[in-house]
Amino acid sequence: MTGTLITVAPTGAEVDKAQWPQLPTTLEELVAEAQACEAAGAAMVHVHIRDDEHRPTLDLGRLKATVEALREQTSLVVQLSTGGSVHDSLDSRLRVLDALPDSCSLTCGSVNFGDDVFLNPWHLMSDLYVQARERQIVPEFELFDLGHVASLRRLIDTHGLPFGGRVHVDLVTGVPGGMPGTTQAVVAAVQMLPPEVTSWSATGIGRSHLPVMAAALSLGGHLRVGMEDNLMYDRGRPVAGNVELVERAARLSTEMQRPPLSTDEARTLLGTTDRRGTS
Ligand code: KMH
Ligand code: ZN
Repeated sequence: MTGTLITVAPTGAEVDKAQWPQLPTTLEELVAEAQACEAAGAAMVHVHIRDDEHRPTLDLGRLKATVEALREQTSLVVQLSTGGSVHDSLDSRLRVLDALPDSCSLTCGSVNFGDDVFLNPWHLMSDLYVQARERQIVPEFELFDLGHVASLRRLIDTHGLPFGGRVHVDLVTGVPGGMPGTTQAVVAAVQMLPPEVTSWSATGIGRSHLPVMAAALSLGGHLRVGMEDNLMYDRGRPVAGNVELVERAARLSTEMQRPPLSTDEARTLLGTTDRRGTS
């Protein structure tokens, strides 16, 4: 498959709505943003949700309603974050799977996260892996550091392949505490990936956004963009919203002869079940 999977991560758990009013935090805003991002070339949405005060939440009822609304009103592959925020309990992160998304993020190890720690002990990774497969959810393996590649190897060796038989990885670079957002780090991670990996994307947090996008495109990788990862369109100019980040990724991908994948092509790439019409 020669096209580019563009994943949009529109909200995240860290960005403050009061400071960034263009951040989609209500269900209505999220669905509208997702629709516009799909029209601009995104095929998957990586979802964190917020409560009525715009604070991150893993409330199961809200998660289910979000999955249902995105499924009804877009064709996007719906990926729920099991990373949540650094303050969420491991149990509440595991329960995210009960919302039955198409895909879930699964981070392959703990990592310093600014002044905090993003905790991902082996037993959580293992439970997420097995329980996602039981629910026919395709994990996306989030690798924040090179050591996480070894834990992905251990997951596959211990449990076999995930649901769908495909292995899709997202390299999350540029988090303070994780691997840097450089071409060299992306190359090192890609060289270490297990042979079972069938596709990978990359994102660069903050100012590493564009260099990592260019590196990923030139290495045959896919892209993740969005306000979870990057709040500046270019030097000194805040993003107006997620759509222009997707538009730029789609433009660059097309120029590189790897135009955006459709949502159906993304489902084939990732091995997700098409649950549209079932929730
Ligand atoms: N919010 C970060 C602590 C994920 O979505 O799986 C974790 C995160 C990763 O965003
Ligand atoms: Zn996330």
